[in-house]
Amino acid sequence: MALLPILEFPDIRLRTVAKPVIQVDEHIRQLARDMLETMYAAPGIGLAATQVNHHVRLLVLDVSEDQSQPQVFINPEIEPLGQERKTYDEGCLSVPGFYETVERPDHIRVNAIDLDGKPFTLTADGLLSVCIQHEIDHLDGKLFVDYISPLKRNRIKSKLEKQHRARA
Ligand code: QAP
Ligand code: CO
Repeated sequence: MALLPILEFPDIRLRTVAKPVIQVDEHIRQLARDMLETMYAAPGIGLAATQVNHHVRLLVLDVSEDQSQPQVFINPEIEPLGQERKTYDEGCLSVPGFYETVERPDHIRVNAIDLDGKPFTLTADGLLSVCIQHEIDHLDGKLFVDYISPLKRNRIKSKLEKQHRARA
């Protein structure tokens, strides 16, 4: 097992569009295990491969109260179900310390494959739905700060850059 370094906004590598997984092999299973360990250690509720500088369509999450329900999605595809949209105060391990309100479709259907390479479908709403959409955005090179005003986004960018300079 290993803790993986997490890329932070405005790192341009977070803008990479991830490639589909063509085979669920031991390398992918190891990456998923390391990502879950990294997410739990943070602690966080979701992590996309992009955030740990692996540009494949893999994400992990656990929205349970007690870190007891790890879920892995490979090559996830979503479609909104219905017109209802909801707001949530989102954060991100790649934008540490900042939370902003984002509006997204509430009810979604997800098609993905699991760690055995087996396709599955689920429907989600609420926190699980937000988390899946947020993590799929990462695989497409998008961040939750892309949905807020440029003024707010630039303030967050400056503050994080300042922290990164102080750390270097
Ligand atoms: C994405 O986010 C998410 O700022 C997962 O200092 C967010 O795990 C899905 C975290 C909201 C649904 C709703 C953020 C940890 C973790 C921070 C996370 C921080 C430490 C964020
Ligand atoms: Co995130």
